[in-house]
Amino acid sequence: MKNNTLQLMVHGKDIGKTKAVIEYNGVKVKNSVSTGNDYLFVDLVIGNSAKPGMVSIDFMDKETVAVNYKYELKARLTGSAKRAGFTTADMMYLIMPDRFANGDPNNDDMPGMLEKADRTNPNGRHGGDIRGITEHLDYLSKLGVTALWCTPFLENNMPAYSYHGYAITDLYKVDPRFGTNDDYRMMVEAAHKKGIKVVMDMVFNHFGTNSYWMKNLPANDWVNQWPEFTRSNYRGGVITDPYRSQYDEKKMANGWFDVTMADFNQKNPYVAKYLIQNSIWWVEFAGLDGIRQDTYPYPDKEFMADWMLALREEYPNFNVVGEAWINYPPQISYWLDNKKNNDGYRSNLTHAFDFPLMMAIQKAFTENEGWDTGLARLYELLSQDFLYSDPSKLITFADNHDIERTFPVLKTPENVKMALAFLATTRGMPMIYYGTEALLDRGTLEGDPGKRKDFPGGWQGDEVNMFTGENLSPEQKDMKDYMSALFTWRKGNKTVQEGKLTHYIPEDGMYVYFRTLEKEKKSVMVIINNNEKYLKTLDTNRFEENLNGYKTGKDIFTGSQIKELSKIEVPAKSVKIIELQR
Ligand SMILES: [Ca+2]
Ligand SMILES: [Ca+2]
Repeated sequence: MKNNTLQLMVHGKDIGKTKAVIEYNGVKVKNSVSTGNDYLFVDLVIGNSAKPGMVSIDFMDKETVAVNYKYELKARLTGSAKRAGFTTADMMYLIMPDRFANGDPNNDDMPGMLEKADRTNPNGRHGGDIRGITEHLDYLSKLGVTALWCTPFLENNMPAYSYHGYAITDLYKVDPRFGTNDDYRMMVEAAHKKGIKVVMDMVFNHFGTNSYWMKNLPANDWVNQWPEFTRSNYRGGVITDPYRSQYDEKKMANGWFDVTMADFNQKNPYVAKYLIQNSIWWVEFAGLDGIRQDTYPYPDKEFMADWMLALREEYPNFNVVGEAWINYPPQISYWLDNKKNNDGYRSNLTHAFDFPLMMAIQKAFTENEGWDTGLARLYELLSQDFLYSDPSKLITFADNHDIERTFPVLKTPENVKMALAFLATTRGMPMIYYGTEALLDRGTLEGDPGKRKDFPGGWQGDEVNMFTGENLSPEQKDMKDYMSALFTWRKGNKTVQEGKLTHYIPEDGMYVYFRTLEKEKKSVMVIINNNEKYLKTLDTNRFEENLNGYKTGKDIFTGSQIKELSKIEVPAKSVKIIELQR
């Protein structure tokens, strides 16, 4: 590693009274520090001559060996320093593992795990697991998926409401109800064979209160302490607000996300080191292609910048997308790398989710067209991209596990298709939430369960099966085919992935834009028709600067030739995507 130091956290009765001694070629103990509370932090220097193997550590209480521990020094993964990360060429698919497919009913309940499976409880664990995902990689690949983000797999040994994975109780261990660490590593390997990258969901802001840490804190300031339980105000914009009060800022960053989620104090250098090492360990162990970092504005922002730097030092091409769930582009732009912020802050974060565009998408296709409604929302939002250091580093999406699903919001399959076509062709890298292709709605379920229904076909005995195609409604079959055609085409089209975006002010419910690779002389034309009634023809005169030099085109869905570009027919409530030809 570029950084040749390693800090071990050692926990055990009276371990803080000992000193670590190691005799191993190339490995030196630099320091052992007790923070009290039966913890010892041991700083190691791993020299170039060190070889992989079992490092024997004697914990000396004066002259006697109190404890001996064998720590495995692992070899690096081949080529790990060159990990490429996700790009605009990818389509990322988001899965909640508990809700996708139950590949192994035997792990639904596991000894030592407090919460048992209960599929009748909308907030309970339903049994989905790693094997369920690994077994269906072919399905994902055919859908056009090239990157997979799963909500956290790590142990959440909480008494209830643990299926979502965001109350982690062991940062080094996959939850046994999902599988083992090796199952996870093999899932990544299998995904890579199908051309699918894997992005790991990490949570540096908080951890589950049922962690052994809470019974005996590694340091008294391991978590942000309050005289009585204090929630975050969840107002992410406070951190960048030039008029913020210290009161609001402290509550935002140091308030707890929930009673079950203890707030890490990343200002403590041992916490900081622990989190940095943990992320690097997972990149190496599992062969990750990227990280999705939860609740980005909630941890200490200076620490987050340091973390990104440490990660990028080891993996210069590696990418991380931060969940800064904030409503306005300037607030998102603050968190993207290379932004020249007035307060001098540089995040080093490579990617961010485009929440403002998501909000625009959720309105654009159902509203009446007006000066600032309907398609104008997409146009206006994108016109603010000058705020971003690099808008191609935004991850675009229409919904996720925390937001109302696309179908119930957009109301008709036609609108969902339009949203998908927009995501596939505008700037950035698209992310699609599992079940969009199944037109999942919330049914009678209130709150989060309505956004996180079991994927049809993931459980034995499911009547509708998206994987095999059994009993799909005509609308579901049509949506799955549409998504697959759209993203399979996108997978092979560099112009739409990287081309320069030029768009035109929406007129008469029609929004037209182009993605162009100037050097290659290639261009893709996109026409969104948001009108309820059939609009026979689009007069293309005003797009001369983009159409100049092109004579014909090919409709990517039908494959049919468009012989005349001066007038193009676009059916109501649909998107036409045309590969222009010279
Ligand atoms: Ca299972
Ligand atoms: Ca925090």
